[in-house]
Amino acid sequence: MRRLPPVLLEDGCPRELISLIRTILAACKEISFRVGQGALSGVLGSTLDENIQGETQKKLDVVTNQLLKDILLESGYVKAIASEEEDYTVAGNPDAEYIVAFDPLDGSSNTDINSLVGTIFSIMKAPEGSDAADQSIFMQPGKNQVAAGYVLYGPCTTLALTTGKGTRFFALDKTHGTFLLTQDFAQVPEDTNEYAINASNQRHWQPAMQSYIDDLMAGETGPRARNFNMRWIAAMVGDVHRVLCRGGLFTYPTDTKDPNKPNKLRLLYEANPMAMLIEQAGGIASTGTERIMDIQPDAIHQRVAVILGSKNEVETCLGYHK
Ligand code: AFP
Ligand code: FBP
Repeated sequence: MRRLPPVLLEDGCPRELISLIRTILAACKEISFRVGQGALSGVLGSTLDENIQGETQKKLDVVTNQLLKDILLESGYVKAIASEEEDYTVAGNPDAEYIVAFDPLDGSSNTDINSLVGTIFSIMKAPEGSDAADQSIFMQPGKNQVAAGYVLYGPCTTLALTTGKGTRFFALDKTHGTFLLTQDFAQVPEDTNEYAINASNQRHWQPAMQSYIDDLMAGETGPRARNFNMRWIAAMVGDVHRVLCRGGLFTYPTDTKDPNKPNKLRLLYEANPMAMLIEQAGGIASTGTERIMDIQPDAIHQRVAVILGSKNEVETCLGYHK
């Protein structure tokens, strides 16, 4: 099985970018170990703090954020970082070429129940001549990403990675501490009978999503004339991994549950990297009205509606939004 650096070198990926990706993965190996220790790590449960978005921070959110932040800033490969767990962006090496946005531990409420969690990352180039301390260097649409990926801490620690030349899977060989290529050019099947949504929010969805899901639930006697199955891991990283592996539609739509927070998922470090991985595997990622990677961000913790996955099913869903 092939190791990650030669695979990326063959693609013509710049050495500096490969080094940056390997730096992120070094932190992820440590996170994999800590998550795998479960209660033995002594860091399960919540802190007494909230992040800037008003969410209670898990102890592991704080630990994993610090790990990634330290290793990235010490590496010299990044000009600035943006994290779900940091109020503002943090400046790094002023001469570095790349900026990284990340969610250090997506789905962190799952840690207490020994279920799926992961680290999501997005890499872009900093605009030429930009100031490392200027937050606006992150205000770029997702189509500018030069690499995106996640590391899923499941029974097997798995990396999904794209540098714009398809989506690949690597598995962490824990004996040797290396990520080995397990699948080149993953393809999301165009059709599916599976969808993922937090159905407890149904009464808060907009009419288009209400009718789409009603029609899926109606099954073989409804307008879709077939049965669908539902899956919800409560960690985007786990749900998107399933979609990448065997197809499906994943959505966290706009809802009216909290008027101050119509959308849940964050653009820079959740929606954009997942959108790139899905598109590079032949799928679609939209908000319902526009392509996710075309959105011009205006805040680092901006939230968007997400509908992504199997091409034909996402197109059907988007048809309800027209
Ligand atoms: P965290 O990154 O704060 O753990 O949030 C995870 C998440 O944003 C996303 O990964 C899931 O899809 C979603 O929350 C689950 O939401 P529900 O609580 O509505 O199930
Ligand atoms: P397997 O052991 O065949 O994988 O089945 C798993 C299972 O019996 C339960 O663990 C799980 O709750 C259920 O299937 C899921 O059923 P559904 O497909 O209806 O969601």
